[in-house]
Amino acid sequence: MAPRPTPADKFSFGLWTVGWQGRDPFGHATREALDPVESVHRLAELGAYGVTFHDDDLVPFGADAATRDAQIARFRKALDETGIVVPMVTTDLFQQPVFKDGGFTSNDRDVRRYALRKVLRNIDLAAELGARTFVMWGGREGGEYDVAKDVQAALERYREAVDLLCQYVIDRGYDLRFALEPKPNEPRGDILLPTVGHAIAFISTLAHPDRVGVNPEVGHEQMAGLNFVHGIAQALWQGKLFHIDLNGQRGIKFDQDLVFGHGDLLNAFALVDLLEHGGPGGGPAYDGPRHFDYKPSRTEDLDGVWASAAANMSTYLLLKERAAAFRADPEVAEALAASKVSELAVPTLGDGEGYTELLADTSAFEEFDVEATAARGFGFVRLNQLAVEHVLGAR
Ligand code: GLT
Ligand code: MN
Ligand code: MN
Repeated sequence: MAPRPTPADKFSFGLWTVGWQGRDPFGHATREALDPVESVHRLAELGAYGVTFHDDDLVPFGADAATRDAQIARFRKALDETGIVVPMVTTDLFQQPVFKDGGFTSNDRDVRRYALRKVLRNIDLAAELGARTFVMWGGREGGEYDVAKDVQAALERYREAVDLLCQYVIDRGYDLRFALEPKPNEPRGDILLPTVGHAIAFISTLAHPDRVGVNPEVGHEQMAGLNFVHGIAQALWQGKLFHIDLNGQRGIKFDQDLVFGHGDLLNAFALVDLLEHGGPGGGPAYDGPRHFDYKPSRTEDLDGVWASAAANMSTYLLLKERAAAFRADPEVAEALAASKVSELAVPTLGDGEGYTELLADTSAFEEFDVEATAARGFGFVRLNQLAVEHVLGAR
């Protein structure tokens, strides 16, 4: 039996996920549009705690002030009725033709100024609804032609934009942090800040680096052939995991946005294990929303949409159970010790030791038995097989 989620599990969904109508570059929509108010109610019934959105998911682009106010009021009412919260908000700087060369980094300065205004307006709404994280996915920030984009200037403009937005949030006293979402390509041929590593390096150049972290997405790192768990571990290590987009992806190809776990299941297991037990005392390493950014496949009808939403949550909870069982298994503990996994936490140098003491330590070099040590196996395969057996429910 799949476990039932509760709000304490902190599962959240974007309006654009369950609301995706199945339109792709080769085919028309396969489903009707969903009313955001209905999505809030359905997600609450399924056990989610939060909903997230782009400005244009909630209020149609270009709507007049009265329509905007009315739609926000309806949405707020649905939140009040269900207890669903809005932990994160983001801005759409990619769908409208005006953003065809990007928002913050468009070659056209007027577009850049317009993009900043669109984001500033949406930050006010995010703060009003109590969101704590503001995601920025720069899907159109990039290019197809190397000679048509001055990438250093583009990064300078990106920095200028993020610095301005941080200053705005600080001056308004909003309790809001920014999370940059990397993606290597699609829709642009090449997107700026393509991986978690690029984004973290960029953040270190900002005026307010503490205000800015990352929102990594499983499939986006995997599209680049990277190990998502490694990216998350580094983001955690650098205190930069502000938010996370969970989904599934099968290898280096277009962005599939499958249900969480429907891609690389073993990597998903290691991810849940890291998020839930990777903290300093063996507790959760990440306590933010478990946000699903997936697309219900266009083969599905509306029943399939809600079944797939539920599947994300039950897969996460099943993996959480499996990870707890893995951690509690004495044979795993023994295999971990045999593989010296925790020895990596021991500093390489002793207390107060520097290179002088290391140079004086003959056991470290002159008497070190290179051959015997080289001959000893680490037993990683046995350890991994124990993980596989736990994932498969064989233990
Ligand atoms: C878009 C993208 C997602 C981002 C969303 C936030 S929009 O659907 O594919 O990965 O998280 O802007
Ligand atoms: Mn994606
Ligand atoms: Mn995403």
